[in-house]
Amino acid sequence: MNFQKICILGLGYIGLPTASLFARHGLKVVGVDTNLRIIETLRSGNLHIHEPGLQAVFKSALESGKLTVSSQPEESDAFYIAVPTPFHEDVYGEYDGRKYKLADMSAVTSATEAILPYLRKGNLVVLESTSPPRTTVNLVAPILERSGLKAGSDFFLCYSPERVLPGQILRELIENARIVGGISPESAAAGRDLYTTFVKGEILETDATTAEMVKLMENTTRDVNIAIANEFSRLAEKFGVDVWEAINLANRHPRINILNPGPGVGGHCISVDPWFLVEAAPELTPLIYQARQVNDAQPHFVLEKVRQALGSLKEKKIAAFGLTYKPDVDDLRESPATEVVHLLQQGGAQVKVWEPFKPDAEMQGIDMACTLDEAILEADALLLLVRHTEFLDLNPQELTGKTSARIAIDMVNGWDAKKWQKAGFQFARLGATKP
Ligand code: SAJ
Repeated sequence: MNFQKICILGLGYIGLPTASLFARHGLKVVGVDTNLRIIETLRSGNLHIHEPGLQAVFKSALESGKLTVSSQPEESDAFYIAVPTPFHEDVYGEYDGRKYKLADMSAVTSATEAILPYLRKGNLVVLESTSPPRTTVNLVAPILERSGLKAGSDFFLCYSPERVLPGQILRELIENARIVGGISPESAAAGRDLYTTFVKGEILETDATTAEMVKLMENTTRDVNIAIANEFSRLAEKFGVDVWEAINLANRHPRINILNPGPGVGGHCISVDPWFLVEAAPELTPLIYQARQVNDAQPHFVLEKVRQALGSLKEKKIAAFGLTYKPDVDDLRESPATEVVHLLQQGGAQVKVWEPFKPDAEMQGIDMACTLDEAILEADALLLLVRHTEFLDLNPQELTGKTSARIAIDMVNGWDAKKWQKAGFQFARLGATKP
């Protein structure tokens, strides 16, 4: 199939880079978003998100005239949906005493309905938003078929999951293997034709529901693997073992690869997607449910570790290093570091946060420092919450003169205990009680 024009609904972390890449490869692209502020920002050539390399690719796509930004879809050869699928904040399901979160599919529904007036025979529609199994078949197809056209024969319909890592999105969009699940084999073939425009990785065709499962299985596997690492950190504390040393040694086994414990699992994917499987089949997912519970509880475990190191939290001044959901990104969504800070505050501590990726962020209820020096000046303890590269290089000797703190607490194995102790700090690390 030959594509001249594509409409991309949802200009976030996935939709915007994808739109820019299609445009750079010669397609006429209409980027659609319902948020007028985002449209204004993009039209002026600026970005509302931070992703390395994106500004340049987006700008050149915009300036070439190949990419336009609009609040409405237009008639196109293909439509591509990349809107958020969060979970409901205040509605839960329950099975056998297990309370689980429910996917909010309203953005997918609205985006699909927005396409409806423009859908024509021979078009391709691709859903890329992470979705519960059977969403393409049971939710998207019936909406589009209100047009009178039949999915799979009159128009093509695919589910194709994004699998890119924030911070590396542009490279991974091009290089990663791409799964294209069609509602019919012809749909998968059409999807392949579309992605061939810029994808250099392997393109693998399957059916739509398998592709949905693949995405959820990937992120759920990671969540469960991080949960076991977090549980190991708790066991290590109990038995006086250094979990980092133990993981290192275990990983010398040729078939073992234990991930890193830390303050918990954040972001908009790994802490969200496993719930889609739990919701779809709560009776079949006790392990997935439990992993979510372990990871969600990890900030509380971290809190106890800090309380232990400080004796008590009351009136203690803590300088927290990092607030984003993982290292070297500026994304604060579902960040466990943020939760740790809130818990510390509730425990009576005064926390000042230094987040170099968001130096001017205003976070409700969180005291953000403008500089590292300001954060540490009057602190009792320095607390490392995110393994940003620039935090690893901090020299404790140089910091001693700039802070009243004499305690350093490391939740992510980013600091060398010996160096800090040599500089006069009492040092504590998550999952490590070995002297
Ligand atoms: N984390 C740990 N320990 C680890 C690894 C990660 O605690 O050993 C934490 C991170 O600090 C973070 C969270 O887990 O809070 C998630 O980070 P991540 O790097 O594992 O994943 P994401 O959410 O940035 O991106 C994931 C990726 N999926 C997989 O690796 C299976 C990415 O490929 C997906 O495209 C993305 O989810 C998505 O959009 O679904």
